[in-house]
Amino acid sequence: MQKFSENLITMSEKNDKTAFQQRIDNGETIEPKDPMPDRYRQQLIRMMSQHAHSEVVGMLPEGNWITRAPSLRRKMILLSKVQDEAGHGLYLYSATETLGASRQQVIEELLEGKAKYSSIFNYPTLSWADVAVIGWLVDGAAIINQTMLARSSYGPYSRAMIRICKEESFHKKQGYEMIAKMADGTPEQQEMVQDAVDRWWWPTLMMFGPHDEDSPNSAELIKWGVKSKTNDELRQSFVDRHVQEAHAVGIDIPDPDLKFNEETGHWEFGEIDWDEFWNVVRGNGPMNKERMKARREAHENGKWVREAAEAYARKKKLSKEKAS
Ligand code: FAQ
Repeated sequence: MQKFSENLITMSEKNDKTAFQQRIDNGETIEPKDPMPDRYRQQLIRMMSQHAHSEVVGMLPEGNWITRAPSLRRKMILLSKVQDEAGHGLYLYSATETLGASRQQVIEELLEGKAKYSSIFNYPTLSWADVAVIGWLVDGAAIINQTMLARSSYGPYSRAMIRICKEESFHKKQGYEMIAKMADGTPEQQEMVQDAVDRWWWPTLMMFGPHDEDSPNSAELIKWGVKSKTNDELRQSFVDRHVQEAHAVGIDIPDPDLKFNEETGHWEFGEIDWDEFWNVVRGNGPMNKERMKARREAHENGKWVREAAEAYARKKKLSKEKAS
């Protein structure tokens, strides 16, 4: 990591920055050793490390249900989904390292409570239907956001997103299949799935971040081709797609203001409770403290694995040096 960081080139001259912007405007992909403005690097480290943390913390709400899955088939699917999320996290930590940030440093920032992760993972999973809703709505939201990021200007991030989106797409399908089954099931199952949708709908809309006028990072990220759509544009795409999917299986959306606008072709929806959003982002959501406690314990319990891996790497290096 150290050696790699030394090779990174940061731009300072105005001319260089104009040339960089030209590359972005031409649709070129920026690679790790290409010169880049420090602010571009820092924005990507911020966003990609938050994304990695979200994938890792995101294992917790569903992981809670692995031992209680109602059938072997459901258990296998859930186990594999949760493992996929771990893989996404590791993949994204590696992509972040290409920008010169060490994995240890970004993980420490999370464990010290300095780094953000997605607000959505600070809500509890109260019933099995929550697992279905996470697959359908949360992965559904992630796909909409990440399909855009697959076209991001930073090569390692956009390539990571292509693979991740393929897996998220399977996650969404298994979630929607469960939703459809429960919505077509017994009155108790119907009630359970509707209750889960009622609790997760609004927090899922918050995943896309604040309104565009309150989003300090969007303009810069769009200028640099990291994002190509705004938070509100993505949120609207999510609503348009998921309202139709809900209606197709007889699920109600818990929004009295929801109505289809024939002229625009979009579903109009009510106002998000932004006080709730910022409260959760600031660490005061229903599950923030439990999530961070679980992450700290997992990190502590994994210490021996990291030490063993380091000892093995040292041994390999030594035997290579002896052989040469
Ligand atoms: N939660 O100026 P903006 C998944 C913060 S992965 C917490 O609009 P930006 C997979 C934001 O960081 C889900 N904080 O920021 C899965 C900023 O604070 P900062 C995660 C939030 O970057 C599924 C401040 O508010 N996906 O679900 C949130 O332009 C199922 C101002 O906001 C990603 O991370 C929020 N919801 O847009 C796993 C995708 N929203 O850093 C398990 C990559 C905003 O300046 C199970 N990230 N904030 O202190 C992004 O696309 C963007 O970073 C946004 C925010 C859209 C999250």
